[in-house]
Amino acid sequence: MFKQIDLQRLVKEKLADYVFVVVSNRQPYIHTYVGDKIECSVPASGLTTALDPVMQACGGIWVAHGNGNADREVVDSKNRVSVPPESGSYKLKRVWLSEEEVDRYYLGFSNEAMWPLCHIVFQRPKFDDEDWYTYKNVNRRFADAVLDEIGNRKAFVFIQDYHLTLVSRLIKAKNPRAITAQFWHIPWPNREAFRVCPWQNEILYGLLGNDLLGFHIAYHRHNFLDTVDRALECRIDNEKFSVTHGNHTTYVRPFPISVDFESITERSQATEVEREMAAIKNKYGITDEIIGIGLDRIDYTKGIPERLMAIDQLLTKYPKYKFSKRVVFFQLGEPSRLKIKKYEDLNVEIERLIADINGRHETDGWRPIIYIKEHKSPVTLLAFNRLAHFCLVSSLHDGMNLVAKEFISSRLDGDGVLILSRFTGASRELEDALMINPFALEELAETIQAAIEMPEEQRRKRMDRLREKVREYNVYRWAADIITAMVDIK
Ligand code: GDG
Repeated sequence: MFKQIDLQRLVKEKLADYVFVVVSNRQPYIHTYVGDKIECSVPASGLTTALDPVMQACGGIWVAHGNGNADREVVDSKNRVSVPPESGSYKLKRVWLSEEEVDRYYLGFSNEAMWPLCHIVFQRPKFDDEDWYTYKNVNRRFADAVLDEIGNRKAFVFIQDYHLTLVSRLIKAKNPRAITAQFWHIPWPNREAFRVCPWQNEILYGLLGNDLLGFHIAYHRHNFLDTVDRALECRIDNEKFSVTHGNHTTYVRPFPISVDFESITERSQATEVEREMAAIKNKYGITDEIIGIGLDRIDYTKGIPERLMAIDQLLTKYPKYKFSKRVVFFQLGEPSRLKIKKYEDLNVEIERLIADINGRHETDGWRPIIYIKEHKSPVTLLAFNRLAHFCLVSSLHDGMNLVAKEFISSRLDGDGVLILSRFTGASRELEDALMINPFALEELAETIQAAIEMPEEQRRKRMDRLREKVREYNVYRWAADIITAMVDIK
């Protein structure tokens, strides 16, 4: 197994004379006022979950949008603060954006155009010229923040995701010694889907400014190369998986992202997690019920209504789960992007569905679905993971899905069943999960039934193999593979 210390060694050996910079829209730590005190917390995001342990190992600078209401209070004159608060292992440099910039660059272009464009969930993308114009300007602001730190020094800049497609070229125009890699955390759709974007060519050209471009799985890489092939005059090498455009070559590789398996396994054994498990059982009157969990940012790609409808179908078809062998399904989730109408509607739909399903099935004090619609601490999430008989990941489309890997990592007891959508990147690796098509409700309900009834021996065999996979390909391995690929290119 590849450890944090191995990654540290690799970075020291290979990148010693480089400044290491990560750039993303989302910041790994947010400072907010709670009363008149400032608190530092970790936002709900797969990207920051994965990259924070890597940065703690590598040190360096993370450039991101400062969106907390107390963020400005804690930074130095160069807008930097040391994080995590306990160890100060690396610097977080904050970029400030106006409300209008956030509306147009983040909510508008990134999340109403790019997000639905790349996730095939039949949500029409919205293309707005003003949003695109602001997106371009904000990408320049991020590039300037990076340049402010690296000057003309040698640097390895690791850019994240679909918010920052233009950053690489902007950095290189001023500092040609910078090496850039970009990781695409969401799916890349087929070329017919992507070509409807009016700014397709600018986006592709921007991404090809990178030396290395990473996707979670080979299928997304295939879609990307196919899109580029149709859209731009360039040379694609299908053996090396590279694109040469002008006189610059970009290598395109799959790197399945992961989690800090060891740390999650260890933290999930803590007494505070055990105390929290007891507190949850006590609060919700849980004794011998079968517990299911769903844990997501509230997003229309995650298939939350679909899983609730499947629970409904399960209870209708198998009434014993209401009477003799009761099931309680906890849906945990932090609402996100609420200023976008589709997200507001989704929140209303989920509330309505839960009220309806509970109303139809509840009996003497028992309710089948408990909805906890707020940000929870990592300790509480671990406690739910450990209490669960099954974890239900029903994304309609998902780049990877770290919730699935976190569930597996937390189960040192070797028990628990993962039900996993075939349309997640994670399904390519986690073959011992029970696979579902979240659009097929009956199949989904039957699979929940199979998870509940699965004999213990089979559950343990599957969980053992799942744990082995995540242990082997953990987040340090992911980062090390990217860094090694960069060093080879260099
Ligand atoms: C994107 C891609 C890809 C959730 N609620 C709370 C909370 N979370 C944490 C989970 C997990 C993370 O948020 C969600 O990660 P996912 O991977 O499931 O999803 P996205 O945020 O959509 O991430 C995805 C990922 O990037 C990485 O490349 O896997 O496909 O869409 O870590 O535990 N964390 C806390 N409180 C909550 O209430 N603390």
